[in-house]
Amino acid sequence: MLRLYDSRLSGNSWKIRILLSQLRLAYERITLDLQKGESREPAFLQISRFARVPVLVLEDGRPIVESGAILLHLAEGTPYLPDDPYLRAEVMAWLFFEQADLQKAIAIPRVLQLRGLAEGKRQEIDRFQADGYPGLEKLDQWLRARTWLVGEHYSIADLALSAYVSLAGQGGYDMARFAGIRGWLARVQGQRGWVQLIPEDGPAASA
Ligand SMILES: N[C@@H](CCC(=O)N[C@@H](CS)C(=O)NCC(=O)O)C(=O)O
Repeated sequence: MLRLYDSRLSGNSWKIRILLSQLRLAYERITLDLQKGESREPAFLQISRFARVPVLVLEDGRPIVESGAILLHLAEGTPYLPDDPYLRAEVMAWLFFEQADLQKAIAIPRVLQLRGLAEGKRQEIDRFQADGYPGLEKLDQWLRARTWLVGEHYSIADLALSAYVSLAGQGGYDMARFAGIRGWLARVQGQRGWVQLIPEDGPAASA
């Protein structure tokens, strides 16, 4: 069976749980406690060379690190990744853009807020937001004229971008101005098999 190493609040791991659900793939879930340093334990480093979640371990025991790589692997041959080489390149362009321009800029202010560490870190948070807002503006512009990020269908580009973008409010971003993003997030979250980061009946979000 597939095995997913994740952590409870990790947006990168959430992306993988959404796709596994949409593909109806069974998997074993191992949730690490990052605050206890479990991502740096020797046994985990054997499968995660970057000391991070998510990691997907395939049925033959080989691990895949990096959320984008895991999504690409799982989506191969499914409707969530186009066959056309140009459209595949477009999907990858969005995956790279998310990692370079959005992911850290949203994740770090969010984690500081969720762990109650934002006090006294205003300048650091402002710097991350100054990096993140231009990316959000570009994404919003693109989406004002389109239903999906690539071509005419929902793909892993929409899935991957929507995860942290939907959490940006938790990082103190003012998302009210991004009407294109708001409509698109509702479409993404309405896709069959989409799952919440923390199930409604699960424990309340905390660091
Ligand atoms: N580029 C990586 C980023 C993964 C990442 O940043 N993971 C965080 C949680 S979201 C992590 O495991 N951090 C290790 C730690 O905090 O000890 C990906 O997309 O998978």
